[in-house]
Amino acid sequence: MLRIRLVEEALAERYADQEMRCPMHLCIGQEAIAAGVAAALRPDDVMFSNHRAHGHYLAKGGDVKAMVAEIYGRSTGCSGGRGGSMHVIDQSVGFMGATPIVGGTVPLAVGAAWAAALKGEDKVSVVFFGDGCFEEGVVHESLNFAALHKLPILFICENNSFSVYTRIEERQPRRPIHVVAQAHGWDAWHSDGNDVEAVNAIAIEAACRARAGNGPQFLEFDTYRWREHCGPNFDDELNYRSEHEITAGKAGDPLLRSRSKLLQDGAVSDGELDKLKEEITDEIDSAFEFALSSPVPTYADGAGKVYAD
Ligand SMILES: Cc1ncc(C[n+]2csc(CCOP(=O)(O)OP(=O)(O)O)c2C)c(N)n1
Repeated sequence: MLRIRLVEEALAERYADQEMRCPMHLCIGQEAIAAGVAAALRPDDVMFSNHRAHGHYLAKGGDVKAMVAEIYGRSTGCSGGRGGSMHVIDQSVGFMGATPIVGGTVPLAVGAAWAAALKGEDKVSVVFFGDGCFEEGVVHESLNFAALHKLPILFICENNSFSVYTRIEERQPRRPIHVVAQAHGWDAWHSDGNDVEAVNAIAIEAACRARAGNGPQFLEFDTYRWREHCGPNFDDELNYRSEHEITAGKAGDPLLRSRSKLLQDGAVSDGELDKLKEEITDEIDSAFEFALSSPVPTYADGAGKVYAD
């Protein structure tokens, strides 16, 4: 969680330099879901993401250098510098891709789960999406298909209650998302998404159930996006959410909560946490140096990777 937070804060700080030539959706405030779910997975489980992909990629074991270089559009980036923030892909860590098309990766994740089931592979497929994505038709087709074939898949809905500037009450009837999912006949879970231990405990059980042949698992986690929908800034001045709501949302900071819990349990000391922060900061500094000193893709690179070999 700390690595995700610090990487994104560093990206936000440098965005105005105009070296990152792509739109960027930050997940600051939502880190516990990525970290808690990814910690329940095995390296060969596959993960799919959406436009808010940085946390998912890093949590799955993605490389900070490769991600920063990708966002800088450099050929050393995990997508060869051709994708940017919203098209991160790195099959070496089972991160099968992210797309900006809301709902775009949901059927892909179902396809990966189906392939694993057909081949008899012991792996699960995981896909992250937002509450807004639940309004896409393809999501419901995917849920239906996954349920019918009892596929080993975890659908993870990160409910931050907004789709851009529109709150969920203005977009969906008043019924919980996970209850709609449950109507497909398989397991659905709901929890505070800012409590990393709660997220992790649910994800471990859900992954076990999916692996054991109990079919798709739907996990809805409540969370809060701190910054603007797209971009490095805060958008408090737009008044689509009240000051009170923003303050309350930030009070649920998953990092602060974990820090207090770890210190209280005596699991780590203040000094160890500070040292961890220093180490990650060094790692991030060298990732930015790496990105800035890497070449941009050539025109010839443009023709590659369009079709599979
Ligand atoms: C098919 C499609 N429709 C609309 C958009 C524009 N759009 C981009 S992000 C977004 C909000 C999605 O909200 P949600 O799924 O809840 O994710 P969040 O941004 O809150 O993480 C929208 C409407 C899009 N990219 N693709």
